[in-house]
Amino acid sequence: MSRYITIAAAQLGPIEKDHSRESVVERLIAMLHQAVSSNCKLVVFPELALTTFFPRWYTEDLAGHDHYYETSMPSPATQPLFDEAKRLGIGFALGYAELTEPGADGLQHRFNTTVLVERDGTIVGKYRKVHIPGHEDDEPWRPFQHLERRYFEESNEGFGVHRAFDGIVGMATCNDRRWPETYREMGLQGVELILIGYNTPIHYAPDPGQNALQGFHNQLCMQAGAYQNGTWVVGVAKGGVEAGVESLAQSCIIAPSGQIVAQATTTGDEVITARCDLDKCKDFKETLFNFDRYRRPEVYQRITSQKGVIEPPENPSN
Ligand code: ING
Repeated sequence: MSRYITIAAAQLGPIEKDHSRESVVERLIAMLHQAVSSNCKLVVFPELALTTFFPRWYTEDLAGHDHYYETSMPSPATQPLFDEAKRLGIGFALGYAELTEPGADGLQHRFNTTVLVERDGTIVGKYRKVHIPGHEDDEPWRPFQHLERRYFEESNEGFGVHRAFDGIVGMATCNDRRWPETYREMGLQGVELILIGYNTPIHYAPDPGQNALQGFHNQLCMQAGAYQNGTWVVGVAKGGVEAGVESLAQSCIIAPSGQIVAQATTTGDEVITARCDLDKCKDFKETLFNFDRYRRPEVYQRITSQKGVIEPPENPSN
């Protein structure tokens, strides 16, 4: 049996500080139209797809940067995207900075969020980033900051999956893609399609030796996650040089075999597509990675009970 869906990864080039939300949404809609002309039913946009990557700037006054966040979704600026997608019968995933309503405690929360919207315009669900990278305080020795840990809380909601697009769909965000737990949590819920947006600066200040490996590590993680869980993975970049900082492009669509079936060739706005057979997941889920038959959770206890490394005791020296 086959269950085909044609999917677009809509890579974005840079969004500068002075670009309005409205101008960005026009770019998203232009790519939506390209996706429709390729018969796509789902288009995946990157992480923080409405603004520049603002965590590169330090601020004492977090609330002073609240204009980078959406307080509703759809928000006034994104409503035209929702309307056009619904009119055309295409779904989408969109990453944005979310500022919540005050809770019972009066506090608002900031998350790095992705919303998933069905072909009929209904909101399927939201995913809030779990693994928040970088640092919380100004580190002036860096050529630019990566202050996600100042601007976003870690979500405790984990990796839910949704029945949508005639399959089982999950989401993850940027740094999440480097962690095998991300994929396995969704793999254990039968995920068939994982949507991942990213902003990955090429320069990694704590260890610049990794700069030349950014493209390799991007593929390594997502291809392994796809294969080891028998799932499609769509990785979508905001790439190119934004505010003087170069970020990785190389958006790609990966089959459950782990093979890349489509890859961006530019570092700007670019739509790539693939016709994905969600039934291909079974080739892996029902054989080599038949979890029910072969997994050994009883010997994986450390995975959930322990956070950091506990080394074995030193050997006695005498
Ligand atoms: N970016 C990062 C990522 O995992 C990061 C974190 C920063 C990695 C700098 C490498 C260098 O790609 C996001 N947005 O999570």
